[in-house]
Amino acid sequence: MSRDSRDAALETSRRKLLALATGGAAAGMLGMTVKGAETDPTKVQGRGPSAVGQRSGAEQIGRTTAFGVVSLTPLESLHGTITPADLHFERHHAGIPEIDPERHELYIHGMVERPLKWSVAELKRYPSVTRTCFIECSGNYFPTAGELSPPHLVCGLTSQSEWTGVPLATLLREAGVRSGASWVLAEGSDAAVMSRSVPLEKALDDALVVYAQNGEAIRPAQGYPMRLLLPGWEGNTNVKWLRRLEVTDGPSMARDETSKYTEPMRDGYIRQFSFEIEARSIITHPACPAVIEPGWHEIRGIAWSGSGRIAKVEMSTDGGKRWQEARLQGPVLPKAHTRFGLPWKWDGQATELLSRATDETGYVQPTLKTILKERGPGSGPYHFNPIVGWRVLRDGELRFNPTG
Ligand SMILES: Nc1nc2c(c(=O)[nH]1)N[C@H]1C(S)=C(S)[C@@H](COP(=O)(O)O)O[C@H]1N2
Ligand SMILES: [Mo]
Repeated sequence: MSRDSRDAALETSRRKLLALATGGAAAGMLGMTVKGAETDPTKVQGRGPSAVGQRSGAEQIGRTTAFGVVSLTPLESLHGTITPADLHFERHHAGIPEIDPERHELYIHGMVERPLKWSVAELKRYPSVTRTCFIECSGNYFPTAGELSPPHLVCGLTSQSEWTGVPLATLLREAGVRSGASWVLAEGSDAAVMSRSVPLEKALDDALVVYAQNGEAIRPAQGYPMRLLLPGWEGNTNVKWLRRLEVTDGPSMARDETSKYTEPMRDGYIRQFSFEIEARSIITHPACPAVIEPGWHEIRGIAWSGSGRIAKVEMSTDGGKRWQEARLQGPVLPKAHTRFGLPWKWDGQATELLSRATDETGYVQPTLKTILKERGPGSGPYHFNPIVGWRVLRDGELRFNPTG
């Protein structure tokens, strides 16, 4: 779009807004369905309270579904760090099972003193823990993302919730882990019977069996009535619809940790059990498809690391020549999406915006070149966390640059 036609478009939308503000019939023109927007809201009785709230009709928001097996969180439409539960990304290997919470049970068996089982109601009687953390699919990378991709098509397989449940350590302690045990197999009750082996060390550290998400029962898509939550670890290990935990003396070599979720490396070896999500960041605003005007903007985005807290996010507004530290929005939680921001005055010249995250272990988000150098042929796009950029065109449009 040329600057002239963009100015004209902006002027038209300004006039529409003005018409709206002055009580004109502009709501329809703007595509809004806000009831009563045509009338002065101070002159009519408003809508009454309801059992379940809903979004403003003016807010069009939703997930993009892709390949029939995932739906992507609209990162560019969100603020703060919590993903509304109905916008949490979804990845199901065999769909969402229908589970009766009255009949669902969780078993712990194997190398334990006392095999035990819990109903959902029994689990809820235990002292609970609430924590905020992200879940990211380790396949959160789309090599085909073209330059017109918005952030959700770049890395929309990451979302954050406040989860509530019971420490797995509590349940394992009650069952009594036998000496010699070192791993736990977690199994879901979906048609994929998703199974992953988890080192006992993680199971006893910060693993949770969660039944609530953002204050209410966990959504069916997220594992209702309960899922395993392994803060900071690749999405796949966070087994949904959890029904069985088997304590073992080694990994069980399930399908999803042998034929999948492994990475061929340059040295000819295959990396297995690459659990931790590496530090990553994405600028969510301004980003395609936004069109910006010269002047002040707050560049915004999220950064996260499965290894701990985000220590800093550096940003470049000149394609990587100079870097400066962005402001982090506190509290900066470990293994959590962290908001960053940087005021920026755009001078109207073509440039490129970049962000680079560093976590508290000192790990720095790499370039795509560095990642590709380490990986061998045939490597799936697992654990790809490259620095990416948004090219700012002279007319204010933004274009995705996958190689930063
Ligand atoms: N039982 C079961 N658990 C599962 C899956 C599944 O298909 N079945 N998908 C896994 C994968 S690959 C990911 S990335 C996350 C996705 O969690 P979400 O759908 O709640 O975002 O769940 C994991 N747990
Ligand atoms: Mo995944």
